Amino acid sequence: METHTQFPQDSDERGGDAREPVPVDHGCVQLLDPDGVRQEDALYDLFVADLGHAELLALYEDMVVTRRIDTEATALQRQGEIGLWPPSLGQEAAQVGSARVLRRGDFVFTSYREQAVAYCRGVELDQLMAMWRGTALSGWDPFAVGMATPAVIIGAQTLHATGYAMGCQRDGSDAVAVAYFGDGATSQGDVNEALVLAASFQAPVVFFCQNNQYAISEPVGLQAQRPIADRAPGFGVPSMRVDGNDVLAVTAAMRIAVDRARSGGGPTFIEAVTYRMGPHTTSDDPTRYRDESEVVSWRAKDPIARLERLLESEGALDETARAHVASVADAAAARVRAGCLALPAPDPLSLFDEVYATAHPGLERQREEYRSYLAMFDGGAR
Ligand SMILES: Cc1ncc(C[n+]2csc(CCOP(=O)(O)OP(=O)(O)O)c2C)c(N)n1
Repeated sequence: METHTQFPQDSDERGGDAREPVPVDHGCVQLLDPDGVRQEDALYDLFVADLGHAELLALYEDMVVTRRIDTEATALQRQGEIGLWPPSLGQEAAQVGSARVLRRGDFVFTSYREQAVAYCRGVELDQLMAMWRGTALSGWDPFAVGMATPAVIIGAQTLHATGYAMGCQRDGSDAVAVAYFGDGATSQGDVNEALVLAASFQAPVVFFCQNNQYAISEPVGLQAQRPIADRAPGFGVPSMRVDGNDVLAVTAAMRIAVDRARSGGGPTFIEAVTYRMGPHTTSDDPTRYRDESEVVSWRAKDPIARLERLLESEGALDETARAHVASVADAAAARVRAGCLALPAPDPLSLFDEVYATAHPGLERQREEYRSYLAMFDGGAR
């Protein structure tokens, strides 16, 4: 295994020496194997040593609930209630493990698949559905939850996060920004520009790449001849590569990165190696580009099942705890469904309202054309 870069370990609270260089190799760090057995790691263990059964149960609950939300949303799409859904099935540990490290005052910038992150940030479940039901141009008030609405332009949010982080730095705040993006996004200019900018200004930003193995139908190996985490050190950004289906490894890596950003140590890149078990979106048929055997092999690495095995083996997941988690998950699914169906449909002509700060004749003409078009149907529009 090659050792590529050195970076300072910032947290002396957890037993390390502050600023002591720690070699990072780009093997995948794993603290919990697929059978739910703890694996030792001298550095990363320090960062999760405080997680007892209560904390692990909370992470387990978040993962079960977000998977349930995902299932319900997929069903709503199949029933024609929303236009599209990008499932997060299989990526729960990467999303929950990282998002739960953050404080309320931090700010998150994601693409479209980070429903579990949104849940952890406190996005209301009906707002989570609004964009997909087409009743809002985006979903929620970013400032209410510390999370921007989804960026569908691949990689754009990494620049937004870097700019936001530079703002925090200039304000003298210790808030950090996090950019979530996929493996495919790392081939975009925006992501590379963001890395240069963040390194140059030592911006307090965490680049969190969920390598879920595919950019729609393109396998990651096509664009990455080496581990994606290898790229960041070339920009001057230290990086880590962790098993993204291992909520403990993800939590440890995120704590290292966030501590560093908060304490003035600059950006960090995390590659969470995971797998998108479902389709890219509900419009996609993954059987056209990947073998079922591959899916089966990743199913054996399921992020929820392995934490369940650990908790069971330690006697921390009894029937009462299991029933509680199931009821929270069912209640969340019911809120998703009821909230989605109750979203008020916007006036069709409101489509034109937020396009420009000041209307102009071309826009007015389009509005009038659309109004006449709608008038051909029962009821018309205002
Ligand atoms: C700038 C840009 N180019 C192309 C697309 C079309 N597109 C949508 S999703 C996607 C793949 C993204 O893959 P990845 O970054 O790995 O994220 P994932 O969907 O796997 O979470 C592409 C190319 C887009 N939305 N934006």
